Amino acid sequence: MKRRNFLVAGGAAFVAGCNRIAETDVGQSMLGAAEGWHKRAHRLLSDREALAPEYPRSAVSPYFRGNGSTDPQTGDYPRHAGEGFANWRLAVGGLVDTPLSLSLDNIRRLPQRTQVTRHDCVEGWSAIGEWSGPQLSLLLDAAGLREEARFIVFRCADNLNGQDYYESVDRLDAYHPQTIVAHRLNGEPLPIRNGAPLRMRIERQLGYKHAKYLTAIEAVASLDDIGKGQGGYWEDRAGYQWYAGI
Ligand SMILES: Nc1nc2c(c(=O)[nH]1)N[C@H]1C(S)=C(S)[C@@H](COP(=O)(O)O)O[C@H]1N2
Ligand SMILES: [Mo]
Repeated sequence: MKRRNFLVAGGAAFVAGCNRIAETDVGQSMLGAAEGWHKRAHRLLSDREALAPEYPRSAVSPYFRGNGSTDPQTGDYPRHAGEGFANWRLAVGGLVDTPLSLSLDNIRRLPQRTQVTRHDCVEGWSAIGEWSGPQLSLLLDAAGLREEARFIVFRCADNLNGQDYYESVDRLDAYHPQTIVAHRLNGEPLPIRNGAPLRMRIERQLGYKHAKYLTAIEAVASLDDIGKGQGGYWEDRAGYQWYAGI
């Protein structure tokens, strides 16, 4: 990834400069502090890249409850549901070279990842489910994500309390191997309750980041002009953390 190359290259130049500074006492203590900083930065980065725990299929919860919207009645959603989602499209756009409009068939034909993970909701419940779908990175690479794109926004079909649900992540989470566009739960097409026909899985973060009823993926340079500017429905509405790491 570009970001990692940048950090490694920056680190090498930094260390070369420090070898000269280290010859003085002041330089020694500066170097000590900088080394500590460097280690912490490295640890933070590798924490972000670590995988969320995965469980055996036998650990799957008998019932994966729904939360927030569980049966959207706004816009085109009821019509799509009535058609069995045969005409659903997922747009991939914004700061990309080639905007895409994907059918569910397109998505099912991509290489798939299946993962059994635990979902944690801030409201105090958890459930384990088996999710399948292509990695988001495949879609972003197919569309040609541009350098200036810093965030990926997920648009949803449901409208809750007068606001369209949406969410967003940075490039690191967008390219995380467990970040998938899921279309199956426990070996079946997603139930409406859990986000049919497509929902995000952002496994290193809390439940509200996992956008359901996904209609579009949009690459942007800033979140300021999206929704009320805080990066997500709950972030805008109730001040939830934008980065909800677990
Ligand atoms: N579009 C949309 N996505 C959403 C929500 C929602 O209301 N609408 N609720 C969020 C919250 S708070 C949680 S905990 C999970 C719940 O996923 P589930 O319904 O599959 O349990 O979806 C998240 N994604
Ligand atoms: Mo949640």
